[in-house]
Amino acid sequence: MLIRTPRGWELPERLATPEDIFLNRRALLAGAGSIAAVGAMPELAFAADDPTADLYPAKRNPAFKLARQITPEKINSHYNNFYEFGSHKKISEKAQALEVRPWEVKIDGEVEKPFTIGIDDLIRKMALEERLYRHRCVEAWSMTIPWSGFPMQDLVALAKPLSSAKYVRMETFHNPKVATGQKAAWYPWPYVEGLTIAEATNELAFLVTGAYGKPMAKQFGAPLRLAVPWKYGFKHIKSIVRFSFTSERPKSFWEAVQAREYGFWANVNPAVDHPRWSQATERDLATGVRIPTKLYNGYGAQVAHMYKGMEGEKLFM
Ligand SMILES: Nc1nc2c(c(=O)[nH]1)N[C@H]1C(S)=C(S)[C@@H](COP(=O)(O)O)O[C@H]1N2
Ligand SMILES: [Mo]
Repeated sequence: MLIRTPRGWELPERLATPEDIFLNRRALLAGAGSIAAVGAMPELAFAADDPTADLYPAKRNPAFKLARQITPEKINSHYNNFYEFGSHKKISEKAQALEVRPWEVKIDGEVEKPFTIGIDDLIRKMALEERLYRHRCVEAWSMTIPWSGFPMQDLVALAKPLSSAKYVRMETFHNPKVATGQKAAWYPWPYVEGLTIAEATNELAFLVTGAYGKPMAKQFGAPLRLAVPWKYGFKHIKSIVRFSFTSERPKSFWEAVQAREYGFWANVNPAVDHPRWSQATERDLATGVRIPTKLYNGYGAQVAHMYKGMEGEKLFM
C-alpha cells in the first residue's frame, strides 16, 4: 500500500514558485534568443569524454521545424523533473553523479531473441538527426528543445518483436546509492513507462541521445531518453536501461502512484483538466508568456488516427 505524500510537481502552488518567477523574469530580460542574463548560473556540460561526441551536431531534420522560440539551454538545463535526484526542479547538480558509461540497454520480452547492447554500439547503429520538439509538462509549463536522436521505430525494428507483442515497457536505471531519490520507498522504483507498438513506431516517437547539438546532459536523462511530444512530459522516461515487449499493458510509474491523476495514455488535451488544475494554458519557459495549450500538443495530424475507436479509454490524462 502506497503512502500518499505530497509531491512537488503535483501541487498547484508549484505553478508559481519563486523559482519559476525567477527563471521567467530572467527569460524575459534575456529577450528573444539571448541567454546573457542567465550567465550567473553554472554551466553543466556533458562529459567531455563522451565516446559519441563526434556524432554531434546531428543534421537537423527540416520536417520538425517549429515556429516557437527554442528554450535557452541554460534555462532548460536548470529546470528538470528527475525524481531519482529529488522531487523539485533543481536536480541538475545532483544528477551529475550519474555514471553514463559503461551503459547497457537490455531488449527482452516478446522478441525473436532477447539481447543486451552497449549504448555506444546502439547509437552508432542508428542514423542520428536533430528535431525541434515542443515539450508540455502536466504541470502546465512547456519548453521547445533541439533534441538529437533516432526514431524509436528503428529500435523496434532492431528488437524484432513477435506478433504477440502489443506494448513496449521501458525502465530507468535503479541505483539508490547514486540516485538518492530512489531511497524514498513510497515510490515504485524503478521509473517505468509504456507505449503501444503503434505509438512506439509512430514517426514522432523519438529516442533522444543529445540536446542542443551535443551529447545530452545528465539531467535530461542521459544517455537515452524518450520524446513523445504529443503526450505529457511524464511519459518521456529518462536514462533508459531496458525495453521489454509485452502483450499486457504495462503500468507506468505515475499511474502506479496515483492512477486517478496520471494515466497510461496521457495525451495532451487543453479541454481535459487535471483533477487539481486546468490544462487550458501553459507557461512557455522560453518567453515566460502563458499560451493556449493545443490538442495533442499541436501534433494531432501525426497522431490522432491512432486513437480512433478508443473513445472509451481515458486518452487525455
Ligand atoms: N526516470 C525519470 N524520467 C522522467 C521523470 C522522472 O522523474 N524520472 N520526470 C518526467 C517528467 S514529469 C518530465 S516533465 C520530463 C522532464 O524532462 P526535462 O527535465 O528534460 O525537462 O521528464 C520525465 N521523465
Ligand atoms: Mo512533467
